[in-house]
Amino acid sequence: PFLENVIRDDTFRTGQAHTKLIDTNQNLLRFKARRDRATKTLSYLSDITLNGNPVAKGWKPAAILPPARLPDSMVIEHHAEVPKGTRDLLLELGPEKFSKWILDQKRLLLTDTTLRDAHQSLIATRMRSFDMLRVAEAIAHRTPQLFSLENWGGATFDTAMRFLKECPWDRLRRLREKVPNICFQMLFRGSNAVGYSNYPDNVVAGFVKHAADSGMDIFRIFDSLNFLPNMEVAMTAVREHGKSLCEAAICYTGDILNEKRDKFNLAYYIAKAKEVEKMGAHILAIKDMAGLCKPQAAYNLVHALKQEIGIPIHFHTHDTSGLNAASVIAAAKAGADIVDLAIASMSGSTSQPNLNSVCAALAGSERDPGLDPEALNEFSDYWEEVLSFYKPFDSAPRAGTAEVYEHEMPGGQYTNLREQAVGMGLGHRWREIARTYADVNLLFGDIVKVTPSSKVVGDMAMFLITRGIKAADVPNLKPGSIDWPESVIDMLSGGLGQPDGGWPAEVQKVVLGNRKATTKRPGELAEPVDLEGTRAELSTKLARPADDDDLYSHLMYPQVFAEFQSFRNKYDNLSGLPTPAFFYGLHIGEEIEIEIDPGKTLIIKLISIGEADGEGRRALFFELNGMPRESIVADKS
Ligand code: 3PY
Ligand code: ZN
Repeated sequence: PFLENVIRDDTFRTGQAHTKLIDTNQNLLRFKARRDRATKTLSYLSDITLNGNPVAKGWKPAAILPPARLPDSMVIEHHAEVPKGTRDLLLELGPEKFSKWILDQKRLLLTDTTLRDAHQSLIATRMRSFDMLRVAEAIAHRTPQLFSLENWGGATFDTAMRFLKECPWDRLRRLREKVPNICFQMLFRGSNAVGYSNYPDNVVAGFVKHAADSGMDIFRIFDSLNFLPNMEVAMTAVREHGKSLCEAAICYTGDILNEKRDKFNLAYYIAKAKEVEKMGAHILAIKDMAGLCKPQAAYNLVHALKQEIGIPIHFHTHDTSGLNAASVIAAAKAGADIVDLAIASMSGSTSQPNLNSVCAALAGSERDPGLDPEALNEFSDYWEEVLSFYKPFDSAPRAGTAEVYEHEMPGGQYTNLREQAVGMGLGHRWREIARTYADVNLLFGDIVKVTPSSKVVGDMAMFLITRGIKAADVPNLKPGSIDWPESVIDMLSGGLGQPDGGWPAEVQKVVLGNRKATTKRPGELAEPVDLEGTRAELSTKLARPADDDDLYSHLMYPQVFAEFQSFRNKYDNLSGLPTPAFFYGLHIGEEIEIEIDPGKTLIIKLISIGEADGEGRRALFFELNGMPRESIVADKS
């Protein structure tokens, strides 16, 4: 193929070619790189078309899924000026004054979680950058009144690399280019950063700095046990960056309306809120990750907090019960400054309540958020079509359920754990799993359950179910007699920090055996990482200089990052593939477009699939920009 380029080259054709042709004509090399890229893309598409994508669990759409339609009014002219938004204001005022500006607003400010929590909670965090970037400019132009877009952090960092083979940093920067006006917001797990276990302090601080430098504005920082010392390093790093907002979250669990459940009562939340305000938070988030905060509880909580603290309050909930839009409205009535909602078709169930409907409900009132209902409907139509690309991952319950008040599972975990149960052949025992999850919570002393503590509770519940052990029997087992899951051992030995009231001593003894537990802050015990040494080693491994993207991706998830890099070496960057093609390959006759470089588009059409040869390989015949191409792959189906 390379020779074809040479033959087509003008210098060559006019007889002026010499042995230095390639050295002097860099276009040829660029052309070659593009051709390599096309070959790799065809090879990926051939493999997925024939053998399926393990991530998609063998599901294939019955017919071609055309690109999701962007309504005409969403197609933004090149030169159209981006309206001013909160990010312009943040840059102009700085974090302190911006936080005061929030308090001065009468209207209810809204965070749209569609690009992070909504898809984390509905489709196991599988949303690809492709589908986000297609509407990003429209978001900037048509919903500039939004307070923020939650679009990064939480589980997205891991899944981007692990399942979608995308660079999470690249997603952040590309969204930033297209949405310069609205604040970006991320979810940050305190000392667990965007991972599932504790990272050394300098890694946490370095990650925050790199994220802020890459365009992140608002860091919602929480700890999975509400152990505030775990939040300090990240909070300091955000404040030191100078341009970003430090939003400290208190996780909501239990039920403040239930006097019998008094571990997590109103006084508990007020004390925590006062503490994070003292620690330097610009905003307080109430993070109701499971959707347990009933309407009256939301009202009482926000009303009380408004009397006790002087920073803005940002209310976050999930609609798992089916009635959390009422909680949002109650929080707004009580004076919440900002609330989290998701675009209609990406809302409800384990996701956030419906942004479009809450806007409609408040229209004309003092707290009218002031968004354009027509634009919101159009976004909903877009996301509804996009959702159809993610069928195999869509396992959220169709309707609300009061069961959530029993198991208290976070929205993002519910779909994942349910998937895991189905994968283990335990789908029919879901009720029992949910009950065991609740029992394990009590066994651990009634704790906050959110990533990663929720994962540990889930690991323990599945462990007990598969071994037929009752949670209530665990304290009576012989210490060290069972190989408990690593995550359980780590948490009960203090690896994630301390829950209020400490770990129950008997359970700790049974699980830890001879191992020692600590009550120190885990970050205090972790040696700092030699960042430059790690970068040098990584550069050797990658055979290129490792930049901060590489460094922090590797530090968070070394194995996942290594696999992502080997995928990239094999297939290059496929984030420009339309989503159905990425997950399911092509139907015969299907034609797709991929922009591989700005302005350079490949048009690929699958023409036919040949018979298997003696060694089980098949040829797939394509048209690539109108020229015939074939790709041969092993048929493993
Ligand atoms: C996460 O940590 O990913 C969460 O969404 C917790 O609610
Ligand atoms: Zn959430």
